[in-house]
Amino acid sequence: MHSKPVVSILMGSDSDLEIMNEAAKALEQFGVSYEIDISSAHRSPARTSEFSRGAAARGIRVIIAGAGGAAHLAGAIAAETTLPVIAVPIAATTLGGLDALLAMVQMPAGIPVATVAIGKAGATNAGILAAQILATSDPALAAKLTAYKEKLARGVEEKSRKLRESRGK
Ligand code: RP5
Repeated sequence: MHSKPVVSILMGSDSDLEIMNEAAKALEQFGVSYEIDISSAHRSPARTSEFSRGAAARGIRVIIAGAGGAAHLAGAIAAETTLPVIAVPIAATTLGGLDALLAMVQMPAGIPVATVAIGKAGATNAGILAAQILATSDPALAAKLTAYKEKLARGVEEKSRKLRESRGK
């Protein structure tokens, strides 16, 4: 993406990249410019704080944060910005992502974080949700999202038709 990023995808470690790439793919699908980087709430708290405090001034409008384990990245970011923060829980430990999900979703009143599903589906939805947030003030982007939903519906119709045909009905 060459234009100035409006969405920032941040993750706790490079081991999260395979999952977080799904958020990037979703944004690319809708032509939303983004940046992608690594920062850790625990291993690099000063870097995370600097990112959070400076994001809005750099033109970022939505933040997507992915992390696994004791996943405090999204909450730590949300504590220092009023930008909307979407959290993606990642299965990085023997607890399969439930640890990250609970850490992200159980934010105290006053510091909201929008948490999506564990793993790739969640990362995809984080990208789509970020696009939907931006689309509230961007009719062209809203039209792309409408077309996407229509395509999903057509996909179901097609599957239904194939199933009924295979059963001779
Ligand atoms: C979290 O710990 C990261 O978000 C990652 O999901 C997990 C494991 O990190 P690495 O040990 O692979 O760097 O902070």
